[in-house]
Amino acid sequence: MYTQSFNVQEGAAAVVPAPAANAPSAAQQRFDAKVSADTKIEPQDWMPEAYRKTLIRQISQHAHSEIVGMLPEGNWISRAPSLKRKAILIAKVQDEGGHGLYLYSAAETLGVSRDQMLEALHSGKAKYSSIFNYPTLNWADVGVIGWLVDGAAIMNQIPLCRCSYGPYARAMIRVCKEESFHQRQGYEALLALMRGSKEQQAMVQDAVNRWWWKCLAMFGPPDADSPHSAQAMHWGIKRISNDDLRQKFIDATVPQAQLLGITLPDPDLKWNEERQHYDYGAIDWDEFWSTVNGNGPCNKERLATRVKAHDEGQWVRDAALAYAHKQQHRTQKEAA
Ligand code: BYC
Repeated sequence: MYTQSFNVQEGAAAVVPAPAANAPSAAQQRFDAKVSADTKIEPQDWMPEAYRKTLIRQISQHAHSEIVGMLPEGNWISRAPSLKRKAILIAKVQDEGGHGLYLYSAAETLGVSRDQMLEALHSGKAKYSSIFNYPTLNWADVGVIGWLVDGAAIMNQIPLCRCSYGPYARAMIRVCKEESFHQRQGYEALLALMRGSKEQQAMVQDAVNRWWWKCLAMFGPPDADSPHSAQAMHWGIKRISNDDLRQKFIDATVPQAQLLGITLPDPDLKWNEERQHYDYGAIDWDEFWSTVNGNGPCNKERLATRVKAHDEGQWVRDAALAYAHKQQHRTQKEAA
């Protein structure tokens, strides 16, 4: 027995005991232990393929939402009612572009390229948030996007700062700080309108009526119909379920609506003493899925604008690349 080890030919494969059927590998066990201990998974760590794919899907969708999200508001930069509002809006839209860039960079650490992600967006294969497929009809819509859309985004994104994947969690810390400013500027713009004329107050109410239900749908389908939630929560990617986040958002928003002096367009919205939460009416999930699947009012326009901006920016990418080559060439020449 003992001498057998000396008989193994040089270069022959070592005899590794076969793992019991379905037993997790050592790498899988290390991964599971890290997730249970709430230690971050980093790009160089081994991770299950399904975890990597889930993160690429979620982070790239999130990045796409940020850059498509620039469009409905960017549309209002030239029409903002004062220099102050214009400056704030330019800064906000620029922040969204920055968020897209951090998030694409975080996704790249998982082995997918920026070109692959953009190709998926531009060809309609990848999703982005349903909320950006609705039109911004007047200035009050811009305030409501800040208050409600960014408000919903923060509610969803604060728990992502504790996501198990390090680069995503770290990107989200900065994103959430900036989103918090976005939400406040939207609320402040609406307060200004509500202190104005009857027409301005009516504009705010109309915008809230159009956006409220769409914002509730942003959190994704009900938990029972969410195919990814259970696994994403098990991996520590998602920390709070779609329905629980939606409820937290409603509970936080009702007092803000009261202070603003507007009515949220839901006759079933009532405080439930027993649950210690607001009850709310039924969300139109057919309308949500139709929008997610490409048939919302602005899907085609948003994608066409995005593709055009990308194509028209080709010369900037070419110039940046040519400059980088020139710098590299110069450094090599100096070193020689
Ligand atoms: N819109 O099993 P589920 C922002 C899809 S940026 C479109 O619950 P998951 C902002 C979902 O992708 C806002 N699709 O999935 C930017 C999945 O489809 P696939 C974006 C949606 O991933 C600029 C299917 O439905 N925020 O706020 O566990 C200016 C089943 O859903 C939506 C993020 O992306 C939707 N609303 O949960 C202002 C945050 N909801 O992939 C503001 C990060 C669901 O199987 N993402 N779907 O084809 C997340 O937290 C999660 O991905 C979601 C969905 C909560 C969105």
